[in-house]
Order: sequence, then structure tokens, then C-alpha cells
Amino acid sequence: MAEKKKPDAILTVCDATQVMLNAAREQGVETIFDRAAKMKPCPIGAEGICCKNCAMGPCRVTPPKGDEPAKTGLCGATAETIAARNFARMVAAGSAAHSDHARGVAEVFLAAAKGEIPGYGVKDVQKLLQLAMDFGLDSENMELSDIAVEVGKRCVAQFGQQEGELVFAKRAPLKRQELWRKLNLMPRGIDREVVELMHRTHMGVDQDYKNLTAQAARAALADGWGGSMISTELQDIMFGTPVPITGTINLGVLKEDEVNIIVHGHDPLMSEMVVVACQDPEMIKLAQSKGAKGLNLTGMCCTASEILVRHGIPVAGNFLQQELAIVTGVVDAMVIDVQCEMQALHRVSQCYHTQLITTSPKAKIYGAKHIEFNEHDPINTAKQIVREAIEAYPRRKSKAVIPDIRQDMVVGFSHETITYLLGGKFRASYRPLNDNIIGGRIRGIAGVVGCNNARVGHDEGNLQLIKELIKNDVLVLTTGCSAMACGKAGLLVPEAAAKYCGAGLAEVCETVGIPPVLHMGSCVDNSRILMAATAVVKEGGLGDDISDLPVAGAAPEWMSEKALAIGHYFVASGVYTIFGVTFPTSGSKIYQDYLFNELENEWGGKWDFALDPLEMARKMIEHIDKKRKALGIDKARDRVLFDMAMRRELDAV
Ligand code: SF4
Ligand code: MSK
Repeated sequence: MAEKKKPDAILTVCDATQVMLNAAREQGVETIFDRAAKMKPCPIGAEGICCKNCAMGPCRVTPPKGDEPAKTGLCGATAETIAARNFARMVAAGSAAHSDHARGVAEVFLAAAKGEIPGYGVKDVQKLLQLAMDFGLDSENMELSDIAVEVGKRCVAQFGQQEGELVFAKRAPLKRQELWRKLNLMPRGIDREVVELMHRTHMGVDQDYKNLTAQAARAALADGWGGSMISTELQDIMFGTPVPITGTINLGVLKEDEVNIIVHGHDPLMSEMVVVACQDPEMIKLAQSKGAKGLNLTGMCCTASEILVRHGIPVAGNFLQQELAIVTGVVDAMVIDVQCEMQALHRVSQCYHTQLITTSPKAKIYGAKHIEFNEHDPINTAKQIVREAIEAYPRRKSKAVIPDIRQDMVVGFSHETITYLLGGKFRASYRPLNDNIIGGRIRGIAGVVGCNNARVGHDEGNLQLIKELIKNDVLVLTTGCSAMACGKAGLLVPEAAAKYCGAGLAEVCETVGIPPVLHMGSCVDNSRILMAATAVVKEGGLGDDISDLPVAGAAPEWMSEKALAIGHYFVASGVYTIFGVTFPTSGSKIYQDYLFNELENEWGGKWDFALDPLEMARKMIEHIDKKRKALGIDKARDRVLFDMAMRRELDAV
């Protein structure tokens, strides 16, 4: 089940990417698209049945041929144990990535609350007070700054907590919490669950694939309802909870006559300050003194989403466009923080004048310039970065190739905003959404998230899947690079409803004035989707657990370990979750059967796989319809569809 892209398959469905890919090839610059064609993935590794957890291996336990006995590793580890261990280690790494990002945010939040950092403050007081309540803080007679300090301390403590339950896990529907307690899945502390998972996947420890999958769930839940949720909440408090805002996306946002700075990665702490620095008259004057018309700040990957949803800063592109942005010849600085930054950026930047700048002590690239983000003097670090970009501007040496392709979009749909939009100012609630689901105008909700993957057509899977879902009246919530694919394709504007949706969803979107695909933020903001699902349960009328809802999750172009962690916390939260490209346990039939079938009986959610996005859509809709039937609301939908069909027939007469 490894990648199956044919040699003549489409490399990208994004026109701007295609233009730049042609330019890169003309200029002899190698990119990930070329490397993907030259180097095939190892099929045994891709199927999860190669173990290198000790120096007696790697042991490759390929399926037996004919009557051969099943192969095991030297230690006797079976294919299902090896597949489960590999899967679990990917989940551990993904959970660690989100959660270590969150730790950094929590530490800065606490230091800022103590008044140790100029530049950061409390923008969302309401959310701060909500967190104080979550942590059981009696804040009635406390100063706001003291509440922030106390909330900061308690968030930081979630990482090292050894016993008890993570505080945000108690936001989940009660029935889900009870299930987690019963199955021993309730996360105790963020670091603890990841460390324990790494221990249990070490040679000769946990060799029961079900037990490993359960601990992987505890680590993943510590991410979704822990690390990622802490990131989202504290970032919202410091920088503002997103509300709908317009933005522009694709490589056409770069400007030939301005200093172009791209911030890339995931962590908004530094990029928020770069936003401020770029508005500084002193910096703008400096740029003009070098012959530029001004400063053009844009973003890439999830750092882009963070500053897009809060400031409307333009987005240059998603994961597979990072090298190609530099090929335009006009990127004066690419500034990276953590995660999803390819080492190849250094080699590509050397073909141009682009200054590649790393900023995190946790994420250096050999050869790149390192300007460490000083969290106690963030604005001056940001100004230093902007100065580097300005200094690079006169060194431009190649002809500018900027595709004249960009697309407007509406983004910033936090789950709080959805409440307000659907319910209105005076009766903000999820009631109208629930009613529309019950009544059948909205068939269900899908979370479509995740990456690009160079093994399949860039943006192709995300777009095919999402268009098919909205055509079938499924409202889509999206984050990460998938959200950016939607933005580029014009799905994040209200007008998309009339063009792409089924009659029911189109009617709802047109009434409320929202796009049929709601951009909810970056990768850590998948926690917003958990909260939205919980809000739907709590609103009533659609069961009493997330697993009762007509919802499904997907990552059709996933590539990162973080995506697997996200998928696993959705499954453990009761969501049917389907991935594309490849599935990392496909070499063990026993283990894959467990994840794809048996798990649903235990957790209410399960994993699935489909290479073809239309097949993926079919499976998701089938699951949504199954849940509608169980809720007894399938008839309502039949009636609505019948009415619409009748109306069309009448129109045709
Ligand atoms: Fe081989 Fe077992 Fe060592 Fe893995 S842990 S490499 S299966 S001997
Ligand atoms: S950036 S994790 S490629 S979504 Fe979050 Fe995109 Fe996936 Fe990175």
C-alpha cells in the first residue's frame, strides 16, 4: 500500500506551483518534485514492518510466501508488534512536536504575564477567564495580571504532571471522558505519556499491539486535548482569538519591487513580532533607502496561518511550495522557526540571494544564518531579522519570476466564531448548526486537514476530496496545508457555496454568508475542531458523545508524524478517520485489521485508508449516513433531498 503515483501522474494542480516548477527546471534548480521522481520509498519501511529498535536489526518481517511460517525479528517480535511499535513511535514524535511547541508558548506566556517580556499582552480577556475556570481558579478578586500568571503556571505544569488527568481533557463530552477512564486512555501528563510510549516501544518491552495502541492514544490525547489545545488557547489569549478576516494566497503575493520576507514553520511567537517590526516606520524607511518600495511580509505553512487569521497577512503557499518560493528570485529572507522546513531550503537559497534564517535553538539548518529568537527582547530580534532581509534586497541576482496568481479568501473560523456566526450576537450557540444537521440540509461535518506529500499530486487529493464532500452537503472544517490548498482553489469564499455545494449546504452557507469550507487555523488548531465537535454534542439532539455525530476526519495528503498523532487523537476521541497516500502499518494484516475494524467497537472511532480521494469521500459519506441512521435522522435528509429534487424537476418542466 505504499505510494502508487504513476510516472506520468500530475505533480501539482496548483497553477502557480506549476509555473515555478517549470522555472526551477529551466534554471537547473532541483526541488522535492525531482527528488521524489528519482528516489522511491522503501516498500518494507513504508508498510511498517522493518524494525530497527536494536542493533541486532534492522529486521524486515515481510509477509510469508505460501506455506512459509510468519517471519519474526531476531527477538521474536511479530509483524503486528513491529507495525504497532513503528506506528506508536510516529505518534510519539508527532505529539512531542506539537507539545514542545506548546511548552514554548506556555513559557513565554508565563514570562509575559510576569511582565518580563515587552510586546506580548492579553488580547482575549474572555478566554483567559475561561481558562482560569477550567483550572478551577477562584479569580473573582484577582488582578488580571495575577490571573494570567496563575493560568500560565498551571499550563506549564500540565507538561510535567505525573498523576491525575489533563485539565482540558475534561472539556470532552462526559461519556467520552468515562470511556477514557474505563479504558485507561485518560492522559495524565503531556511529557509522561510521550516518554512512556517511547519506553514501551523500546526493544523487549511492550509486545502486545493492542496495549501499544492504547498508550499511543494516551500520548495522542495528551497532544490534542493537551499540548495542541494549550498552544491554541494561549496563542489566542496573547495574540487574539481569530474572527473572520480576508486574506490572499499563492506565490503571486510576492512583490518584485518590495523587500519580501517569508516566515515559515509553526510558531507564532517570533512571527507576531516580525509583523510588528515590518510596520515600523524606521524599518520601512530603511527598505526604501535600499531602493525598495516597502516591506512585504508573507507566510508559509502553519506560521502563515497563525498571522493570516489574526492580521490578514498574505500567504505565499503551502508545504510543497517552500523551495519554489525562493526560485521566484525575489525572496530576500526566508525566516523559519520549527517543523516542516526542508533542509533543501539551504541549497536552493544558495542559488539565489535569499538569506535563510533559522531562529529556534531547536531547529538549526547547517549553513543557514542563525538569529536566535530572544524571547526576552523579541522586538529587537524581529528588527534584526527584517534588517537582514533589507540588506539582502540589493543583492538580488536573478530575473524575477513571480506567477501572477493569487486568490482571495475568508479565514479565521475559530469554534467561538462559528457559535457567533450561526447563532447571532444575542443567541450565540450551535443550535442552528445542529438543527440544520438534524433537518438534513447539512448531511454531516468533515475535518479535512494535513499536509502535502510529494508522493501524490500537490493539492490534488485535498481538493478532490473536499469538492466531493461539499457537493454532498458535508460542511468541511480545515486546517494546515489542506486549508491552504482550499484557499488557492477558491473554496474559502462564500461564493464557493453556489458553485460547488449540494442544495442543502449551499442554502445554509448563503443564508449565513459563510464559505462551505471553514479555515480553522494551523496544525495545533485541530484542537479547535475537537472543541467544535464537543460543542455540537453539548448543544444536544445528536447523541451524547463525539462518536455519535455524523462526522468524519481525513488527511488525504498527509506526510508528517504530527498528522498521525492528530489522526490518532481524533480516532481516540471517537471519530472515523481516513488517510491517503500510504498507511504505515499495511504490512501487518493483523494490526491493520485491528486499527481499521476492531477499534471501533472499543473506542467508537477507527482508522481507514483510501488512495483515491473520491473513494475516500464515499467512505466518509457512508460513515456519516451510518451515524445519521443510528440517530434516527436519516429520514429527515431523505425528505429534504426529495423536496429539492422535486423542485428541480418542477423547474425543468
Ligand atoms: Fe529485530 Fe527485535 Fe531488534 Fe527489532 S527489537 S531490530 S525485531 S531484534
Ligand atoms: S505545515 S504538518 S505540512 S499541514 Fe503544519 Fe503543512 Fe503538515 Fe506541516
